[in-house]
Amino acid sequence: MNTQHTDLSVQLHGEQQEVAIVTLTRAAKRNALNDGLILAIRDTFQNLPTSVRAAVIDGSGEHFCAGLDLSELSERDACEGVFHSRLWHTALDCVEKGRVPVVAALHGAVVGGGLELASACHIRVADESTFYALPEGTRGIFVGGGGSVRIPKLIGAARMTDMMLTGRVYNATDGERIGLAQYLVPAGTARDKAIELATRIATNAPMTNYALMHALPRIAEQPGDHGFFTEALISSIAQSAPEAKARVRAFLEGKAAKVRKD
Ligand code: 1HE
Repeated sequence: MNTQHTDLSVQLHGEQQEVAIVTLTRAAKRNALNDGLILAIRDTFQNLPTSVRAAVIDGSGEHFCAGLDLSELSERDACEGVFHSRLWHTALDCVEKGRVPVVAALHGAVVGGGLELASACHIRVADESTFYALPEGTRGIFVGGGGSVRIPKLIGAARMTDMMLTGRVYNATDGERIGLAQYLVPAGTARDKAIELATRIATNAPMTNYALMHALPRIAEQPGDHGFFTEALISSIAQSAPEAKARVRAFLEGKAAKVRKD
């Protein structure tokens, strides 16, 4: 497997270099994810510089990502296929369960493994050119990058089943309506919006961000009684941080922003 990061670029953004912008740069192949690129995603999110407190992932060219590099598929037997799928799981887990929240900036095709990658992110911003599909069903294969776990949590198993059985393609507006993205923005502006959100996220207390990434998804899957207990533990840990106390004090002293209507 190729471990060179030739198809991925990482830029640091912000006064303290607090936002990492991770860009798939394989536009000639519509950012199709070959093994080298999957390993690069894993390595990048495992080794983000310590200054980084939030990240953005986007794709160069006309599309976010065309999914699995289909030219590599034909060479695998069943056993290699299992290992390959597990490699994707590891890599996308590094995105979802890493140290910092990740905002996906989507445009053009977000298909197959591209949608699996987007669904491993914590927030999805889609521009009007975005379209979503799971062509695995019509290609005679199945999702293998964690899609069957993550995508039903966004849109429900019934909609995912429909996408895979019928090859249904959702446009940007309908994608936002059903929950594939949380933000819908004009064409060409998803990256800017994602950077704006990541810059804001980077100002949160790190423990709050960590709790949202690591405690909330687990609590959501726990029986209610266990969830309440875990919530009590994590909220008391977050509250006890000196930074949390300072932020609450700042509000009480009229020095912190109020909540305002947009
Ligand atoms: C690719 C891939 C790819 C493009 N693997 N090479 N994903 C799919 O089934 C989607 C397949 N791709 C497409 O439907 C279209 O390419 C797009 C809608 C994404 C873009 O269309 P377009 O007209 O802009 O580009 P294109 O002309 O189709 O492709 C440009 C080049 O990228 C071309 O190569 P070239 O050498 O002829 O220039 C394409 O072959 C190449 N290309 N997509 C390999 N996916 C962990 S399991 C996940 C399972 C899946 O993700 S299955 C779904 C795979």
